Amino acid sequence: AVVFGWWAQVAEKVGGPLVYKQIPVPKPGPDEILVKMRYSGVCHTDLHALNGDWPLPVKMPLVGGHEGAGHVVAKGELVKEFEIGDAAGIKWLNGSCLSCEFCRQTDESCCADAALSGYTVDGTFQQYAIGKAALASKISKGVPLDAAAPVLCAGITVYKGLKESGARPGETVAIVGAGGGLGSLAIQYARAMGLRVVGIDGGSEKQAMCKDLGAEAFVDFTQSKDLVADVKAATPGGLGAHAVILLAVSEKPFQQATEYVRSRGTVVAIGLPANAYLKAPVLNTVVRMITIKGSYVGNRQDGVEALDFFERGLIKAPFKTAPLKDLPKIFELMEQGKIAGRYVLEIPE
Ligand code: 8ID
Ligand code: ZN
Repeated sequence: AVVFGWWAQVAEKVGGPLVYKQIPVPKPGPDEILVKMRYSGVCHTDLHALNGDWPLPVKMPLVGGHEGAGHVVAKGELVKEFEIGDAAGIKWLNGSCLSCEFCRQTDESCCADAALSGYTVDGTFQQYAIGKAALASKISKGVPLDAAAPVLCAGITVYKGLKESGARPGETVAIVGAGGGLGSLAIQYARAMGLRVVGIDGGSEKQAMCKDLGAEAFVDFTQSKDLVADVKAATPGGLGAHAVILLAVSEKPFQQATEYVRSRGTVVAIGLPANAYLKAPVLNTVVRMITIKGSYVGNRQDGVEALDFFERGLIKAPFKTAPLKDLPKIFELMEQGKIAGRYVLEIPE
């Protein structure tokens, strides 16, 4: 029975539209927390979910969102990790089985039974959201929840991707899609990890932002006549980037990256453009000993570490805030590639 309602952005079917309305109140299960949301970042993944971009079934009707920060207001009787009132984050990995081979090796993102916030279970574009306590993030007292929200997906994902790249302090990473949500955080994490950054994206606003965030060079993919040559020229000795972090929502750079990665370098695919393929010439890949890999969010420890960088003041990425009801407008801007950095939704009290 409906006790009372809370405000949510609900997609009734794939393709939308989004309906801003009140929905019934669920109770947290024995191992779950109920979090009163204060802020939720808007990730391009949320737009992929709404558009049905991926061959991965999505729950409908759906409350999207997976970068949610707020406070615990109720918890199940088994929950030991959180007290009522604690600041908490709900991430893409809403829950996982914790007992399969992947979970045992702390690759929770590979768990076949993982529950995904804003995809297979309702997410954070609402006043209250539920998550498994074991997978939810603890956020220290006094940390600003608006700036912390994007760390919960974008931050963790790029931090993990940079670790997976194997790039070491002093080496150069090319960040493709550097002006977007993940990209802006990737520049900051890369810098905090002692890496040098070449940003690749389009337009003067994103160029200025990337430079401010610490990119030593910027290549504008909308202007460059020879992107491969320009990226290589921006790396030490013109040898190419030690690692490439692919965050763009477009297939072309996924085909191009092995051309400007350095011999022995690593290409890390993170962005998830619809219907896209990775393709690389076999000869070039073999004789230059190039590694190509994927990276998908992060495990619980990656989450703790990524938040720790943020809480120590090392990660400052620009974001704009907007009320929850404006989500459709933000998706429109995102579709057009017009967002430099991240949008964070303010959830009504
Ligand atoms: O765990 C994961 N693998 C994971 C986690 C979170 C998000 C993957 N993602 C995926 C999202 O689903 C999405 O496909 O990463 C991608 C980027 O998410 P985002 O940062 O939230 O998207 P955005 O803010 O729209 O930024 C994308 C940027 O790419 C640029 C755009 O200009 C924009 O700034 N871009 C494009 I589109 N084409 C480009 C190109 N050819 C490009 N930049 C350089 N070269
Ligand atoms: Zn995300």
